[in-house]
Amino acid sequence: AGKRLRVLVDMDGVLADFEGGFLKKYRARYPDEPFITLDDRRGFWVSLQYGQLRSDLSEKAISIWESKGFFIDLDPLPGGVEAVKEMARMDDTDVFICTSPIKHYKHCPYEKYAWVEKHLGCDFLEQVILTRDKTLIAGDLLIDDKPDIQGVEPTPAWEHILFTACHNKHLSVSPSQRRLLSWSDDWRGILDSKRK
Ligand code: DGP
Repeated sequence: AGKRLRVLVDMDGVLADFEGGFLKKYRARYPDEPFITLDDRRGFWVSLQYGQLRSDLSEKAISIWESKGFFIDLDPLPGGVEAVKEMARMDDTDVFICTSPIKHYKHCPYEKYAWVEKHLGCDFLEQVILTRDKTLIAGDLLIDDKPDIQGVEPTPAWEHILFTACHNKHLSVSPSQRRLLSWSDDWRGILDSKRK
């Protein structure tokens, strides 16, 4: 007994289906251009892999997530909203949504708040942290689909739990790196392992 547990949960690729939303809108806008199926996705940066497919496709990919309506229209990933709500109801547990907005700020930050309000309720807006540097944010756990989370703080307070996504599922990560395969996986056990 004692200390409260602080859990940081990423948004894109963990709570919101960025990859699925991207592919659907990319194919609708560029029906005659080649695309990468979710099964063939490799690497965190979508624009990088599209640029490797054909150099002009990088900017076409970027145009999708810079468009109005992209972030608010993302579907929730299965079980994520329910898991975060359950975490927030647990004793001695604080949950924050920790997400990096894109630098094209016209729509993204607004729509991220709107998404949280829509799917988690307006009380949850208190829990939103927008930052481009997650190493600065202190927490016990960071559940995030990005394999390498870096910033100015060399020794972040959190343990990074890699949330499995289409782009990272083939990655062999270090034995010390724990994964959450989906929200059906044992996230409660991971939280309990950090309680003191
Ligand atoms: P986060 O998941 O919080 O680390 O935020 C990363 C954001 O970057 C998220 O909205 C997904 C987005 N993203 C994915 N691929 C690319 C890319 O190739 N370029 C840029 N600028 N953003 C990308």
